[in-house]
Amino acid sequence: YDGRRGRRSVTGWTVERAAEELLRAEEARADRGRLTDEWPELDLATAYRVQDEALRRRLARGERLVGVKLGLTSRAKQRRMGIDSPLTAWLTDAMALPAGAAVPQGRLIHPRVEPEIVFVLGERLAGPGVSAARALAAVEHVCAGAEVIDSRFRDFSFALPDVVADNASSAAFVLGATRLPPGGLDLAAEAVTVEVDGAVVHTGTGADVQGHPAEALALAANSLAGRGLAIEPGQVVLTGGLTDAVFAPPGARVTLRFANLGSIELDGG
Ligand code: 0L1
Ligand code: MG
Repeated sequence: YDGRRGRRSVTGWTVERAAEELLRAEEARADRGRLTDEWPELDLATAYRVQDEALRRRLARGERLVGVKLGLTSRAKQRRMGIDSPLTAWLTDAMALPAGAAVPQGRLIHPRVEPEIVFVLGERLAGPGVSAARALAAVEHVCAGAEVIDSRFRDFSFALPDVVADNASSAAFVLGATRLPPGGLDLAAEAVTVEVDGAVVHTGTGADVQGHPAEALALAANSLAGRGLAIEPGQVVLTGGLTDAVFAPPGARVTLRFANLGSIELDGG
């Protein structure tokens, strides 16, 4: 497949067809096998083109781009998914849940919840060459986040190009109410516990995300720069799950308890 010229692969796959199929799987709540099984030539650059084409279609149907997320930035997530490269993906307003909302089971396939440290930018951040210090200087405030991921691939089984094409399993996210300027906080030491129905199932700290969440923010800016893109003021950046994600079945209650950033409670729905 020649991604730049948009030629059809020998297997009949195109960027447009892959984006359409993944969006259809999401809308129909129908999980599917790996794209890379059917389209073995799918490389990383082409997978990002699929991700961008799906974003273009979301915007065309009225969604608004609100930010960027990183995926697979912690060893806990990398080990679970069997992939050791971080990736970026897009967040739109349709994915934002109000505080206190339940997991939107009715539109999801097999949702899982994970704790995140989230930055909201005050300044434009454009790579390449962005350091963690420069990245942090562009942050307006930091808050806790709960990301609800929902892979369109059966059993969350994917290779790196699959999950890139699938917008890093994005489905929904909720932000904590506590917003702090990043300066006064030791974000590497910021601890979180993940509880399901009152029992602690995971613990982590900000250092689990690339050594420091600001490293993940810099990574996002630098990797987007490779595609001529930047992170804009007001945009939200989810820096990646600090711990492995937990299933959130109907009736369950997930509590993410951060040391300084407050707590987020999510009902399984
Ligand atoms: O489905 C996944 O786990 C891939 C997205 C990773 C999300 C994250 O690491 O925050
Ligand atoms: Mg995440």
